[in-house]
Amino acid sequence: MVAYRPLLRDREFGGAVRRAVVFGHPTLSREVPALLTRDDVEVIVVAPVGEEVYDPSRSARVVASIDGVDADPRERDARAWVGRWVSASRALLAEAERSADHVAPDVEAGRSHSPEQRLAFARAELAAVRAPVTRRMLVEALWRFTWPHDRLVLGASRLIRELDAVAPGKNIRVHANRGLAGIDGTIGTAIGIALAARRAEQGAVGTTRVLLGDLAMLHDVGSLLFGEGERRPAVQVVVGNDGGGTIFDALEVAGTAPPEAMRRVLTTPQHVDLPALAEAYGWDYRRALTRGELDQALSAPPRGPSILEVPLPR
Ligand SMILES: Cc1ncc(C[n+]2csc(CCOP(=O)(O)OP(=O)(O)O)c2C)c(N)n1
Repeated sequence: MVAYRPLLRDREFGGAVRRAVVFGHPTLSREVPALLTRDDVEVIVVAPVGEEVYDPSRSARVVASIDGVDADPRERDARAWVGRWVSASRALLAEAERSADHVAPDVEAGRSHSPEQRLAFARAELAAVRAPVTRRMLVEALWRFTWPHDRLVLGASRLIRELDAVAPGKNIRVHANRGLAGIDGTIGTAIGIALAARRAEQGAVGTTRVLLGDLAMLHDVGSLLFGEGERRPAVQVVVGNDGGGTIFDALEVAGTAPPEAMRRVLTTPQHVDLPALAEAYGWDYRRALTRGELDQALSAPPRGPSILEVPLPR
């Protein structure tokens, strides 16, 4: 397991020449290999572990340590370098705001003297609160409600891709299991992180949340069992439940395989009763069907182990 951080430094924003300096092995993110295989990106891999060099472009320069990376003269001006990061980050935030799955409320209309305008405002607000949760809405809400003292664990389900595509920079700690992006052990990982954080900070500071799909959750159902006398940390398991493995819908095979074979072999639909499962293992359970319910469930962090089920459309 590694802390998931941005692994790349981009030498020049907006210019033609770009350089990516790679540490470690980024597995789950599609954006990283996509960037590294671009023709206009020079890739430098620093201190690969063992035989493995993460080099999807098959053209990387490998150096033993960061000292081996020759600095661009322009980077020596630290303020200018940081300035480029800040403006790139602002541009991303503005873009995220534009593409967000919500529009800012028309506050002026709510204060209007016109009853029609106030009514329209109230209707729009009610519609926003009652809107069914989408994947985009779920990951945006989770990002918004996670603070620097919290921890976020991401499972290898479809939702990590959704978050990866829209999350702007934020000072929060995000974890994901390494290896071959397995869907196994995600809840156990989150419980371990929650317990370790408690010990490190000498008290229950913040919340540990894990975001995963229904199959990833069911794969690690045994981790819901706390041994006798074991501590039960504040951990919120957020399950985007679309009734099977829909990450495979985006695979090429989905376009050619007979639907029934696809369903049986890849989607593997499930209909497990999650409230009953939570009760059986002594976990709190909540379900969020709408934006309002989701915001409520995420803004009132649990004191112990709890499952938040978010039904999602296929
Ligand atoms: C241990 C393990 N077994 C199988 C897989 C293959 N696999 C990748 S994603 C996935 C399904 C994920 O389904 P779910 O967690 O419900 O998320 P969704 O894609 O529906 O969001 C499977 C079986 C894997 N990555 N790891």
